[in-house]
Amino acid sequence: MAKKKPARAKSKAASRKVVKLASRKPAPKLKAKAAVKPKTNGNRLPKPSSKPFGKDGKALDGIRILDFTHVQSGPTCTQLLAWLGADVIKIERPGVGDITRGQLQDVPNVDSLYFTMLNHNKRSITLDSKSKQGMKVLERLVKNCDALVENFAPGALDRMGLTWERIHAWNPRMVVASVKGFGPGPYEECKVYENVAQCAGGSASTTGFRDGPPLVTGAQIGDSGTGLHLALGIVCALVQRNRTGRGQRVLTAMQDGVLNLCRVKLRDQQRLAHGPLNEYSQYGENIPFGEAVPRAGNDSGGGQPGWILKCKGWETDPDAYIYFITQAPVWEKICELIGKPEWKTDPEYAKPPARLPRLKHIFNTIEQWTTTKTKFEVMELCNAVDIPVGPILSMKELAEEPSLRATGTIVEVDHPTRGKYLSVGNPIKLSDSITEVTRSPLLGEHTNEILSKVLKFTPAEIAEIKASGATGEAPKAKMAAE
Ligand code: CAO
Repeated sequence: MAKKKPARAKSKAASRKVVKLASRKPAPKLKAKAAVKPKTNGNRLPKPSSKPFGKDGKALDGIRILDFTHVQSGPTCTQLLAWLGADVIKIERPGVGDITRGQLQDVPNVDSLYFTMLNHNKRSITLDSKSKQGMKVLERLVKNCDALVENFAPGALDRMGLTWERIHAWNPRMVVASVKGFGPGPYEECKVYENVAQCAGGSASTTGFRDGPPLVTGAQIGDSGTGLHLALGIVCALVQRNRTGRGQRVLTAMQDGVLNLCRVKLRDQQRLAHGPLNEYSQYGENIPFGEAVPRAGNDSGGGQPGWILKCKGWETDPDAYIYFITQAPVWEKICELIGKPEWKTDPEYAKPPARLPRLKHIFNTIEQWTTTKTKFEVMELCNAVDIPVGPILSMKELAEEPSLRATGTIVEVDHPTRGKYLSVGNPIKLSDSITEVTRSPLLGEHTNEILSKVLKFTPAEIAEIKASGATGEAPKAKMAAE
């Protein structure tokens, strides 16, 4: 801080000097072209397209991804890149493929929804990366792709022989992006799944009720959340490559990704040093705080108290609830709506600090009103007067919600062996890069196409690769000869 002050003072003085000089003699006439052209990226851009929005390709057109991902975290990332227009080539182990193809199968011998919903818009090539011919194909893939994305266990890529040094030597422009469970440190060698990350990243310790055990959440913040982080890292590395001409490594650790999403809880950890967290209902209940941020049940994580309240039908419908926020600016409207106009002026209720110790009583009173209405009626009545509330929507309700279908957030996809199924589409909407969700590939469906059309292997070379077994089961006689 101390260093910055003189710098500011200097720049003020400098600008004063400019004004003074300018007032003495007229500014020299500037050469039009040089003077009006600041050095920004904008000047290197082509002329704005004259095509209608949405008709000039996709955001990541021309980017090719070597997709070495499996399970959920990595595939989430590469699926997003594919939706944004990248050509994503998924490398899968011959005969096996991504393990999720066979996990949680609802229809026997058909790619699971777990797989299909995470691998849209990709092409699949089967390749044994540990064979000589497989490595030959991989080398050519590295030379023909812009980014390699992987989420193997720590060290697996190196054990295959695909070290950063080797990849960088083959293709110095390649971005190498990885998801790992932990960043460098005591746990970096550990394998990690979703819930491990939720626990290690601070989510589980801050989720659930104070008097209950830690809880994991339904949102896959460890896997899908980290995949999102990685996608942003890759796109940024590609943008930097436009300037530097070289690729770089991108690492997102699942622990880091979860912690990033738990940022407000680290905020609260530090606030604890200065006194109790008075927006937590435990404060109103006179329960002392410990050394670490407690689980806050359904308390709102922000400055406006909130809670989940029962609605009409809660006795039989497990989702007949609403999230109700007692936002300070609309407090008077809340009082009117729930039939407590006297709270508007009562000193025990009128101002937010006075309400904090009695939040439980306040929410119980609001709940007496919400239980007389369905969650959708509460939603309508509250939103009409600007009170923020949110119905607890079940997966069934979301799947059937017409507005989500209309925006492509829920899409129906047709699959050759499974038939029609629902998926979550691209949640990132770009006005000039429209997403069309296409089905996930069958195992090895594009092997021939990629070998010949993308990698330009000759028919003789393809025959040799196939005979070696590198892309799948090879004829027995030839296998023996290898
Ligand atoms: N050809 C030949 N071998 C291949 C191959 C191919 N096409 N694709 C993968 N393999 C090999 C790998 O080289 C590795 O072999 P080695 O162990 O001999 O080096 C092996 O398959 C298994 O890879 P893995 O260790 O990554 O897989 P796993 O099932 O044992 O572990 C997981 C899975 C997810 C725990 C681990 O990959 C991991 O920790 N990844 C990083 C964190 C992550 O992304 N977790 C989220 C997963 S989603 O919940």
